[in-house]
Amino acid sequence: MKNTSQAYYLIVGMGRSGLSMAKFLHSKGEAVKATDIDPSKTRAQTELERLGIDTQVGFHDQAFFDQAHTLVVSPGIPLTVSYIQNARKKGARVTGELDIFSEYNTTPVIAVTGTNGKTTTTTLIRDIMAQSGLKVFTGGNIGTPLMEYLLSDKPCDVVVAEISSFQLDLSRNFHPDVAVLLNITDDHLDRYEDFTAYEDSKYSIFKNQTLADAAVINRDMAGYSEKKNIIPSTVYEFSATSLVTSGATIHEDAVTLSMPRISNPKEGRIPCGHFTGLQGGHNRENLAAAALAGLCAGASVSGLIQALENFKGLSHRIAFVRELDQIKFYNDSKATNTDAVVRAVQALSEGMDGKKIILILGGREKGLDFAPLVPAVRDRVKLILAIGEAAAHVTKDFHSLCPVRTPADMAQAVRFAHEAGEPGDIVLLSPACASFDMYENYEARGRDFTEQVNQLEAIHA
Ligand code: UMA
Repeated sequence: MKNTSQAYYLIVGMGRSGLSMAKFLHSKGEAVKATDIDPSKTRAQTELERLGIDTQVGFHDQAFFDQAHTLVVSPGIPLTVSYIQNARKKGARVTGELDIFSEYNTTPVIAVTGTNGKTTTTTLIRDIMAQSGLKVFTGGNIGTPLMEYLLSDKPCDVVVAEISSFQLDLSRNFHPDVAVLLNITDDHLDRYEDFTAYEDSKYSIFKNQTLADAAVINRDMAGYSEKKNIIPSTVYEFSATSLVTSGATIHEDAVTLSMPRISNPKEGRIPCGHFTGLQGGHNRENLAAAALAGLCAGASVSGLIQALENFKGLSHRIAFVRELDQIKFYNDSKATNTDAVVRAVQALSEGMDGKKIILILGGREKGLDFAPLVPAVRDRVKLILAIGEAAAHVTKDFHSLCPVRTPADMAQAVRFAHEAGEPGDIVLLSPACASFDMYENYEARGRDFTEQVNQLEAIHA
């Protein structure tokens, strides 16, 4: 029999992270309830009800919020939601996964944030630690909720966590041993008041660190020189534009590490040209950050090199799909902001002359200005296929730079691209937008693109 008068943790959002959180707190003997506004969350509801956890699905009820002592809010839910605001005014604590995780976790944590490159860098650090003989749990924004580590009975030597700004916004106590900030460019401006608010959120990853901890940070970020002084930990910088004395200097085809763990300069120089999974300037930065973070957390130089040699790259991130009629097709569905698209166009145009990219752009907008794409489109893109809710905006912003067509769906976009392509061209799905207008997530969008590309038949037999 449930005690309805007892104050409880209310899990707000019953997606992946909410579900794990409810199960974890319940396993600790806490009183837990859960709610999700989406009526289709019936599987999660059944799973939690089976444990005796009371749920409300398909609607929110203010009383359910008001009787909770703590709201554990999923990262995808804006904190401006009135139910949350009202309960907070009545004294409820509003928190998220990072703080509850920090309360219970005793394993060292390497945390990675930034607008772009988080997943690649997190995965690379995981590989570096594993190749150094350490047991690793990888989770967070990358997909597996961090609470899954605490729910499992498999202790690890290190947790490697991909962290989003949404998660940081809900955290007071998160204190990673090594924190990485890769870059900050426009993103999620539908959730933040302005760019400064988004930037502050990203820098908050360092706020609980001390000198005994390490901060790995991109020195080339705009505004960094003013922010540098607020970082309380030992800083290791990386830069592609200047010489770094404590951290990593990125040259064209090599990354040079200088830090106490590196005993001689020869050992610190890593030639990168042959790392097939890490092509493009953006990946040199990811590599530099991952190497510094791994070494700060106890990885070996041989483990580092082994991991770099074996790294295959990620699906949905500038992933080669197929070559047909001498046209190469790439899936970059994970590029959900303009900076990611610029990086993809730059990486694929290395050694290319002229305009050879056919770009599939669009989806659900996130309050972003497309202007940062203008130079890349002007110099490299011969045709844009504008999809989804953003199609009209994309057409308006780019029709003076190159032809723009508006296919009805992904199948038609891929067909138009193939028909317009000439030998040596590249077809790139790199949408600069979220996928939720047409798909469940970016992975589903990338899978649809890949399927449509694989169904194409050669025009020139
Ligand atoms: N909801 C309500 N009330 C509302 C609004 C929403 O109940 O008023 C519900 C929704 O119906 C939904 C849930 O709240 O069921 C929101 O869940 P969520 O989107 O937070 O989903 P999770 O499945 O818990 O996924 C989250 C992260 N999602 C977001 O940050 C948006 C996942 O990151 C992460 O992998 C997962 O936790 C595990 O830690 C995804 C993401 O898109 C990949 N991240 C953003 C990004 O990378 O740009 C930040």
